Amino acid sequence: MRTVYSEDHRQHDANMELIEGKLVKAHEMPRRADIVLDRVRHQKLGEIVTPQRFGLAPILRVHDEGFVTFLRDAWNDWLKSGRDFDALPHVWPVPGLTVPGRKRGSRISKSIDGKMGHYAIDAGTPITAGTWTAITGAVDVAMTGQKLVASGERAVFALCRPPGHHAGSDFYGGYCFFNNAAIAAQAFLDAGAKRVAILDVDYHHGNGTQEIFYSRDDVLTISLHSDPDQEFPYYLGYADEIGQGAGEGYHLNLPLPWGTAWASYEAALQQAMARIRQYGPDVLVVSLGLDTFEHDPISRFKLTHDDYLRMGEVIAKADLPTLFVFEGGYAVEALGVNTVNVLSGFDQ
Ligand code: SP5
Ligand code: ZN
Repeated sequence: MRTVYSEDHRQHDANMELIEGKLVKAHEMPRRADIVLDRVRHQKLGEIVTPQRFGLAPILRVHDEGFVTFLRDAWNDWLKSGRDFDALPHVWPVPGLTVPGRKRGSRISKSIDGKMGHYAIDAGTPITAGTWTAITGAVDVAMTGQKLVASGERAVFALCRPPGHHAGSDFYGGYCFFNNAAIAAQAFLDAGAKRVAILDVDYHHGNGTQEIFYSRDDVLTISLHSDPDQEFPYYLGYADEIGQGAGEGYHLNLPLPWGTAWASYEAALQQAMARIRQYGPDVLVVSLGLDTFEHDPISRFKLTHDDYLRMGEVIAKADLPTLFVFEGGYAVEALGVNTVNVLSGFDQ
């Protein structure tokens, strides 16, 4: 399997994040991608491909233009406001801060703090000097992978950073800015696919991906994740979220409790694979988060190194052209082994 990789990710290198009310060293760091790339090389998974540039067009198929402009300008706006450290939001426009009956976004403050509160879902996702370079580079990686799969490769690994699955049409958060997997899925449709399935195995609910496609039946979204009654993003990922309108029945959530290990994880994964078979997509996009690992520092599932080999084997049984898009995973020293285990389990 080929891996698409760009050095641009390095430009997003945050110092701190706010997690559960505490400022700590950022978990989502450049070393995450380095260690995966090293393992791809060490295991001779396949060639490493440099991405093409795609510009903003594929991003604007999925994300709101005002949101894209905000992200482009945010760091400069932050600097102009007199601060030179990483930008985090700290105030949010809950419905009570809007005149009753006015829609979200009918008034967006011109101040960078007001804008961040409008577009951010959490205070854990710093915007830095190089964020724009990294997030547009991550989309180029996903899109290059998409093109390779669309032109006939069985499977490709898009080694994107920062991740994307928490980012929706007009919001960022959970370390995510542009939704790399959703952008690739839309690009498959634009290239002629009739149906695309997105399987999200990150420990956290793929709320952004779900939001983007929630009213549509041309993208089936499935997420296996930690129960939102216990875990971020808290407000979405419940089993009763199944889509709306044309999308009703095309969005599947499989929340699992803290402590979940392979036996019950596999049962949920098999349920997901059965739904994918029934849907009959032209292509599969896998949001590949490895934060289900037993030693992940911010997560509470119990998957082991070997379980990731089995995960790859199970996903391969769908027998579909497959694009793997890298998402979360914070047990950095184990991240290379776990990621490449999924990919080599798939390939064998
Ligand atoms: C892409 C991705 O994996 N994003 C994850 C974002 C998680 N953000 C905050 C999680 C807070 C949950 N509690 C952590 C417990 C640490 N003791
Ligand atoms: Zn995650």
